[in-house]
This record gives sequence, C-alpha cells and structure tokens, in this order.
Amino acid sequence: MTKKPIRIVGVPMDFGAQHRGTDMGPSALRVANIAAGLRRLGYEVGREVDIQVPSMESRAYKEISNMRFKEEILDVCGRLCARVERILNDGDFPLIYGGDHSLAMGSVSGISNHLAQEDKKLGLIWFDAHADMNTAESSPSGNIHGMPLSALLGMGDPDLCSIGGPQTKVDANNVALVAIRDIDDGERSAIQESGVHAFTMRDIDEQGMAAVAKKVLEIVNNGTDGFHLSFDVDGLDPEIAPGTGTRVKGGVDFREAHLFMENLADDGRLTSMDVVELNPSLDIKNQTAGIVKELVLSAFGKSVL
Ligand SMILES: [Mn+2]
Repeated sequence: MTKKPIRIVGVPMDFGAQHRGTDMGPSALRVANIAAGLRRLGYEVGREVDIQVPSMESRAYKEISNMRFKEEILDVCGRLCARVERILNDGDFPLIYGGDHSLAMGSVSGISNHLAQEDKKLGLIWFDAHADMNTAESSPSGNIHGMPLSALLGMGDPDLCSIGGPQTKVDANNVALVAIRDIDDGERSAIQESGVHAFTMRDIDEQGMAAVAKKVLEIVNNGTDGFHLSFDVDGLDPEIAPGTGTRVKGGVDFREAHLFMENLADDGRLTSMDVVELNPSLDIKNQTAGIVKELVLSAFGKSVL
C-alpha cells in the first residue's frame, strides 16, 4: 500500500446536531495525538488546518426550522468541499476531524468532484448507528446531521444536494451502511427505494465482521476508483465510545471495529476519511478519542506483526 501524505482538516462544527459539543471534536482528536501515531507508521502528516466555523451563539437562533442552520452548514460544507478537492488533486489523503455528520456533505462532494474530472466514481462506507437518510420532510428533528447521506444520493433539499455542483455525488449501488441499528420510520423506505446496501448489527452478529467487511469492500469497489470512509463514532458500542450525542446500545465492539479497519487497510483503496460526532463534553477523560485513534491507525495499516 502506497503511503500518501496525510492532510488533516478540522471542522469544529455542531450546527447539524441536537447536542452541543461536537465543535470540540477536532481538539479532542488532537489531544489523543493521532498525527504522531501516523508518523510512527511512516506517513508524512502535513501542517493541520481548520475550516473556520462560526459559533452557534453568533447566529440568529431559528427555533422552528425543518433544516436548522441550513445556511451556515451550506457555507461550511462548500468550503470543506473545495479544500478536500484540492488535497486530492495534490495526490494527498484528506483526513477530516469533525464536527457533526452534516460535514460529510462537504467532504464527499469534494471527493466526487475530484474523481469526476477523470470520469471516475467513488464508493462510500457509512459507518453509523443511524442511516442519516432523512430529508427535511421526513426528519423528526430538523437536525441536518440526520440528512447527509440522502443529500449525497440526490434526495431531498436541492441546496443540500448541490454542494460543490449539481451532480449526484455517489451511486447508491456503491454505498454500504455498516452498524446501523436505529432507523426512523421515514428512512426505512428511503433505504429500500434508494438501493443502498445496509449491514445492520444483526448482519454483523449473524455473519461475523470478517464476512461483512468482505461484502462491503465488494460493493464500494465495484466499478469505482477508491472509496471514502465516513466514520460516525456512534457506530461503536457506547460502552467503549461514550463520547457522542446519539448513543445507541448494541453497537460494534472494539475487536470488531479493529477487524473492520484492518480489512480496509489490507484492501488499500481507501482514499479519504471523516471522523464525526465525537462530543468531548459527553466523554470520560477523552476515552472515546483514544479508541478512535487506535481505529484510525488500524485503517492506515497498523498491525500486530
Ligand atoms: Mn451519522
């Protein structure tokens, strides 16, 4: 596996979430010092940058909205999209520190734009307890972090769907959801109608993570030129990863998560990654950031032998 230089981009944003605090995620990941671990594995890690995000307190509060802070999120995602596209054009690997999951509309749009220049396509792994496939119409909360995957598939609000350009960002055929276990009623039909591939916790329990990882890699590599991992911390079991705002029991355990990441590393076609929804104000002594660090290093090839 070639070791592309890694470029870390912090996105300290919590506009898309219900609970405040994901804006502190990049700091917590830096305290865990993922970059030092990556350098020990032999990667060049460049100077880290942040996308500037205004604080929620500086904005007019919109109490009633089916897309809370839409304008702010569009602005942040548009700038993140351009940044990610530039990093990929330089031949480097973008590693995004979130921030709430709405930022994936920006990062994945940037990858899509980069590959579209050469008529290429991407695959997408959505590791998450949720499907994030609501639209403004179906969302029970109006929180945009529950909508990014539908927007990337071209479903829902036209503005959210058009970050970085009007094209659909990823084919549903090349999308694999992993670890899902909490789906809103409106999302169930969206999953079925869209054609995305969903691997629930039941699939992982019955088939084992090795078999699920193999299927996931077949889906995201089918006719594509690499795949992106959007890693929502809430996909993990809350026992090991308490530092997130939307905890759901019965998630992926430490060994399963490691095995999954090791399989991605062995595959060698991972182009880019987001780590999202880490909320240090809900964590215990930065334990969740520490777990995430170990998993990220596994995805970049850290192994026992
Ligand atoms: Mn999510």
